[in-house]
Amino acid sequence: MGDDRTVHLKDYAPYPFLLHDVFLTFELHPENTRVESRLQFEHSTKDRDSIDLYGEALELVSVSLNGKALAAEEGYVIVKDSKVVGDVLRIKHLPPQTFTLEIVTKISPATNTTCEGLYQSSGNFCTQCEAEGFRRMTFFPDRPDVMSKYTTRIVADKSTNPVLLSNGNLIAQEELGDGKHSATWQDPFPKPSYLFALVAGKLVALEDAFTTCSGKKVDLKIWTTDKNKDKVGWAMESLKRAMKWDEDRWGREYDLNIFNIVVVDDFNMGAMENKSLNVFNSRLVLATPETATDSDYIHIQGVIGHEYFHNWTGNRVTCRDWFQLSLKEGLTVFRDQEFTSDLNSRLVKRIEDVQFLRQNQYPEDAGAMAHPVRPPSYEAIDNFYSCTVYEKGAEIIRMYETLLGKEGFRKGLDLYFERHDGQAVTCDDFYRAMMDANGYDGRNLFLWYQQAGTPTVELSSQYDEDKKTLTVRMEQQLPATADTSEEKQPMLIPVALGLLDSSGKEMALGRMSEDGAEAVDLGGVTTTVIRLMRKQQTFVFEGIPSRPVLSILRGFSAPVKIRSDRTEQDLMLLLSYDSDAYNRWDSAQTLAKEEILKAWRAGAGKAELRAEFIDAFRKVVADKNADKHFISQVLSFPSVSELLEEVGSTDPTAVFAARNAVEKSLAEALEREMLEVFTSNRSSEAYKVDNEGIGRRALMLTALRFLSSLNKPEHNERALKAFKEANNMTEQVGALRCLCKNDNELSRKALEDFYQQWKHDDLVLCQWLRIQAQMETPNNLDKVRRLLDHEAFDLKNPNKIYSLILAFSRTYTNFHAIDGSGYSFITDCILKLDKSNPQVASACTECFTSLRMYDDVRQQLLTAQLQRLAKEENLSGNVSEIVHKCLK
Ligand code: 0A1
Ligand code: ZN
Repeated sequence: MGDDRTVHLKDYAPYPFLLHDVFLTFELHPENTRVESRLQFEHSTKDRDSIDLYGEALELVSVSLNGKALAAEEGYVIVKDSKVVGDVLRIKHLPPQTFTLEIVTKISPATNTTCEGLYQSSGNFCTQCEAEGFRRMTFFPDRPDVMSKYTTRIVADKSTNPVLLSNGNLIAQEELGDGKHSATWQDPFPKPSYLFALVAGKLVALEDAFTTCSGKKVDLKIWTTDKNKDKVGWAMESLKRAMKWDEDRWGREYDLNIFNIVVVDDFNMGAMENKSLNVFNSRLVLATPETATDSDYIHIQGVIGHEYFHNWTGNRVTCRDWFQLSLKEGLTVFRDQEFTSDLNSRLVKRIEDVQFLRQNQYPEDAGAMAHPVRPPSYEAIDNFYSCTVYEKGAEIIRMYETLLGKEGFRKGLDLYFERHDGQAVTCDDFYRAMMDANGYDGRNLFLWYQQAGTPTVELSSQYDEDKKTLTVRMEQQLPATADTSEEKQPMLIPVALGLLDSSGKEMALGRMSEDGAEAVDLGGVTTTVIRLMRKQQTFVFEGIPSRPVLSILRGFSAPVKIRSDRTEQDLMLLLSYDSDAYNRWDSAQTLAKEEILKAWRAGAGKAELRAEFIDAFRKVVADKNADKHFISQVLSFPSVSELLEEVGSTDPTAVFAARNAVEKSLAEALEREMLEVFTSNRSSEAYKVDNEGIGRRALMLTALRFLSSLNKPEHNERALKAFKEANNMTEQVGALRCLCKNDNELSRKALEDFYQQWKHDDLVLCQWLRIQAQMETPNNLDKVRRLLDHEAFDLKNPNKIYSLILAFSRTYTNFHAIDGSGYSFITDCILKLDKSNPQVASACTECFTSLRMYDDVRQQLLTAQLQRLAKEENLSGNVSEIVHKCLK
């Protein structure tokens, strides 16, 4: 390995200059775009006579200082700095006070395949600057603590680029000779370069307006290519609801008179919050009942909200450096979770979020790329747009709210905006605002930002019949993680606790004392938040009339694992009666986990289920009063990755098989009930995105999934019928997924019909690719290989790559095939992708990071492929960071 690319938080130093104003001129041309930038600087310390600007993949045309052209070597040099991505342009002999730099560069958007900087998608120009894409257009102090006012002039051919957009307000337009025109945009709010955006091309807009709480009219436009203009209605509705919700819930008003969203097909991530010019991956905007599923609809609403909410949490108050990424992302995910909860079903959303965290973030914490929510170092910042920074970061924010209460949290957030509007700040600043606004001592809460790993809380309880006291003992364990060998400190963990009596009724908590401290009167409440902050603590509750069952971690009050001494009967009681939906669901998860692990230990192809287990689930399935969506969540078992964490280093395909076996045995035992649920929840009503419809479809498809696991002709026919009769994509693709549990005539024919019906729609084709990539039938790799050459696939389109290649890397039977074919296939793909799009390549490399979870043979096979990658010359920084951390 060459130079050490690792960047450390402890090395942060403020930028020694202020950049007040930025004037940019883009003369757009597919292969030959000219970028002229005029930068007005001021020294903020007096000791510098040179300035460093960053650039990547640029052709430098000229540099001038205060109007005088500089000569290479004499006036400037290009140098390398191992900590900086790209090149450093060092300009020498600076005058002492203010100075103006003018830099001209040339770039080629048409051949830029990275989807970073300025590139083309479907023939239109667009930009992606977060985190370090701006430097792909011009040399610049491309770091988030440099905030400036931008004026952007775009010059382009009018026939191919009738629409020209950038941040802020349109201040001038000109017709030029030679069929060219120009538009000049000015953004009055100082911002870092990562929030810059430019879009040009043939686009049409759906227009609407929103009047803010102070009576300001905001013009809203969602721009797409002509063929998609009828698919943006839901996104527009979502935007207006997000704007209203941010005012109502947090008192945050929009600050300009214009808000644009642009839809592009080629985009590495979901969407981007550029100031007043959000750019979205088309899969997170376009929706009609025929082409988008329920989960797409809810996801679109949430991400439209997310990007909009960034205007305050991210743009008005931004990050000082990229180590603070969770400052904006954790907080904004928390905000979008709350938005979705307020608009739809809060209980369903909370369970979905916990499921997502356990399935994706817990493995990250346990794997080779483990990092704290605020990492102390990184090699490639792109690799830290992670579930840890986003989702675990959101859980930290939720813990503030749990500890401070809703009102206290709001006070803290108000103070944060009051103090830091217009600044680039840190997670410590957020913490201080929260504490100061509440006079609260949250010692050890901040450690959540600094320590990786999922804590386990071990909890045991003792009931004293004579004294009527309940003693609860808790101990926190912080696991070792791959990022550090340092000893970990106990953290502040809010554990929300409730008690049920033997008939399932809530009990009042009475008085509580802690390790001999004076008792506090809980005033008859039924849930209390215990602050666990030492390694071990004991809490005593007085006046408890009978032996209670403990409902622990209500609402998932902290991102931890719980080990408790509760019995199976206790869990069944909780599943039936707990007033806390999360705990009902979680009890079922624990019961299912035990049953799957039992089947795994037995190693048989068929799981022998205990009668109590079957009865517990029968009750759930038959419950006519429960929320249907909730029932379907109770019926989805813990993921294989969660199960693997329980048992460690083992054959993942065996765990997967055990999980399937339990599903199948349960389907056998409850076939009649599942059939009843399936039949009674079929409906030909017009599609509507509401809780009732979403719940009905989810439950109907869950029942069909169980029935399909039996692979009986009559159930396969049922799935086929549901597939054919579907009047919406949720049911069509849901039924197709069930059919494709088995590789047979029916599923092959259905896949072909689906393709013929949807071959004109790239987003629906992503579903088609994904279903096939994820088939767990033997030798499916051959099919995936063939699909790489199919006209539906496109190796340049991130969505297609994720749907086929990344989706395959998340399967069991074929990715983990014992002959190593799945691993070497993914490696071939990574090597190819890394040359065109390193971000997408590194996303596909993530499947290696859990290698220590698997058995020795698979660890060896994976290691061999990692070594193959490590040997490759010119591997991108993104992929190389993951490879080397896996091999460590
Ligand atoms: N800030 C965006 C996520 C994002 C990050 C990086 C990107 O390109 C490399 C694109 C988008 C968000 O949180 O939505
Ligand atoms: Zn975000």
